[in-house]
Amino acid sequence: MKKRPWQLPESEVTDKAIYLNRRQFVQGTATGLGSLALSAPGALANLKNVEVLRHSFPPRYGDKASVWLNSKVDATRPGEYRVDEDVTPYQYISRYNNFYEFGTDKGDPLDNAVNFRTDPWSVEISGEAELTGVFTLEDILKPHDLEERIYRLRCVEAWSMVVPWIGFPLGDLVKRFKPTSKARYVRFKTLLDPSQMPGQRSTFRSIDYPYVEGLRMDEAMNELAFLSVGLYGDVLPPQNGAPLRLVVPWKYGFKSIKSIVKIEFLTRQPKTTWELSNSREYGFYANVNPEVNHPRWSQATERRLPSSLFSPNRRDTLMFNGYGDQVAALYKDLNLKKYF
Ligand SMILES: Nc1nc2c(c(=O)[nH]1)N[C@H]1C(S)=C(S)[C@@H](COP(=O)(O)O)O[C@H]1N2
Ligand SMILES: [Mo]
Repeated sequence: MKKRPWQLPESEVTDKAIYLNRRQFVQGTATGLGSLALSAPGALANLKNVEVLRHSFPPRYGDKASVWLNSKVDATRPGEYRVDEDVTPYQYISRYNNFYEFGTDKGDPLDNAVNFRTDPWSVEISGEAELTGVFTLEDILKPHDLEERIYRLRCVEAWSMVVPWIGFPLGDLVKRFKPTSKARYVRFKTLLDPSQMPGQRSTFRSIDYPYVEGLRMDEAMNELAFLSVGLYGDVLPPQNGAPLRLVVPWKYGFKSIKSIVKIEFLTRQPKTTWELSNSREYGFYANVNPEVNHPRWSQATERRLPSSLFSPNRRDTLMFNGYGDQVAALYKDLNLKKYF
């Protein structure tokens, strides 16, 4: 059987062209087809109709999301934060995942989250804020226009990607709920649903559920802290944390919590999932820092995906993942070796 186009290695498919034309080709315009054929002549030249494309490359998660979310994502405007590096191919972003609720192997989330229900979805806002309650995802997103931001993502395991996220600044959401003067931290929680999340049923769990993460209030208000509902021009794939996930590009990936159901404003610093699991290895701050090694490996360099044994694509890790201009001031009085 012929391989589906999105199963080809990235070298055979120009993701960028596909990405830029996705919206066009799903509507079946000639431009979309033209560019797609150009980008992968061997694989795609024989595809005759748009319906084939629609169901082959790439999988369109928008088909599973509601109409209002799709139109919101369609109206995304380019944002100002765009790193000048190649965007990681879609196949890697959507198939090489950490989402332990769906299994611990990198390919598990893709397989096990296919039927994850993200609609209807609600988010509870609670704690030290004037406005609290349970809100539908639509109400959470309504006042926010979406923008695209191309950020680096650096996992604590020393691999990295460049992801074109779609979303809006976390600070804009925080302001709407009017946190009180007592609110000094924000805690986020992922859905707990063992019936849908096999990792939560497993007896050999390395972490406790629900997954929780936290930020200091000034970190949450930083211009870079982002709530994402999409990537690569489409709604978020479930394996990437649909329908709503955090993106904190200057911190290790585990801070960027997925599939959020609760946001709480707290007076005290919350314990976070990986800190609870092993506080010697994972801290609350988790700022990307090439000078502070993980107890079991160096953090000085990283493998930029795609990476292989013969072409490791290794590069130096940057302080704050390259976002020092925006965030270094947050930590000017903090000992980053002690508060890692
Ligand atoms: N709920 C939840 N959120 C999570 C994780 C997880 O296991 N569960 N993994 C984290 C880690 S370790 C990383 S590197 C990123 C990976 O995001 P991605 O799969 O979209 O690249 O998600 C983070 N968010
Ligand atoms: Mo990670």
